[in-house]
Amino acid sequence: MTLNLDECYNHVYGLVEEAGKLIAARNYGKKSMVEKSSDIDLLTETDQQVERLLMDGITSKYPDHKFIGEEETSAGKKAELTNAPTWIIDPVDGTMNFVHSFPHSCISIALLIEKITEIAIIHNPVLNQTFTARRGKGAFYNDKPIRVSGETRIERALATTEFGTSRDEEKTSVVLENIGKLVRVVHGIRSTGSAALNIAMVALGGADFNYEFGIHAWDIAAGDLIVREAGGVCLDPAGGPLDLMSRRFICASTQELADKVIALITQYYPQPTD
Ligand code: LIP
Repeated sequence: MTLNLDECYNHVYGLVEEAGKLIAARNYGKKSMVEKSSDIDLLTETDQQVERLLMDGITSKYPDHKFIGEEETSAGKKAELTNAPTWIIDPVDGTMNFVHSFPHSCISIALLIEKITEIAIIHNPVLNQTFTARRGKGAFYNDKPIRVSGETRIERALATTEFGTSRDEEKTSVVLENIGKLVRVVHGIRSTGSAALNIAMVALGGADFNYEFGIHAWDIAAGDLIVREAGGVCLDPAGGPLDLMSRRFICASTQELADKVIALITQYYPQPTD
C-alpha cells in the first residue's frame, strides 16, 4: 500500500509539537547530563525521552518504518539507511545549548523513502520557530513560505558554522583554519549552537551559507530538504552530491556562492562515517 504522505506529515507534526513541549518546559531548569564521544558531546534525559516519544508515536501508526536516531546510534545501534521508509531523528539538536538554557535547540526529523527525503521538520519549541518542507511543495517558516537570499558574493555573505562536539586536535585545527580563512573574506560568521538551526537560517535567507565537518545524518537530513525547497543548494563540501552519511555538509543560497566557499576551505574527512 502506498503511504499517504499528507497523513504521515500531520501525524509526525503532532508528535513533534508534543515532544517540543518537553524541551520548552525544561529549557530553563537544571539538567543532569552525561558525556558521550567527548566531554563536549552531551546527553540528557530529555534527549532520550524525546527520541522515544517520537519513535513510539511513529511506530504505533507505521510499524514497518525504520529509524536512524541520534541517541540509539550513540548507544551502539548501527545507523543503516536502506530503501525502506526511514525517519532520521535528532531529538535535541543543540544539546549543549539546552544544558545551558541558551534558547537555540530543536527537534530535527526527516522521512526518507528509497533514500529520497519527502518530509522535513525543524522545530525550536523554546522560541516557537518551526521550519518545514515536503518534497516539491516548498519550504515554510511558521507556515509562511521562505526563500534563500540568492546571494552570490562571498564578501557579502553571512556564514553559519560550528566548532563541533569533538576536541580532536586534527579536526579542531581544520575548524579554526577555515574560520581564519573565512573571517578575512565574508561579511560575518554566526553559530547558533545547533547545526539544524544554522542550516534553517540559510533556508530562511537570514544566512547565505553553512558548512560543517563532523556533523551526522540526523543534524542535516531535515535541513537538506528545507534548504533545497527554499531554492538553495546542498552539496559535499568538496563539490559534488551530498552524501547524508558522510559527516560532511555545505549548503548555500546559490551554486555560485557554494563554489566560492568550496574553493577556499580546507577539507576534512571524519571517520568513521555514519
Ligand atoms: C550537535 C550540534 C552542534 C554541531 C555538532 C552536533 P547535538 O548536535 O548541535 O551544533 O556542531 O556537530 O551535531 O549533539 O546537540 O545533537
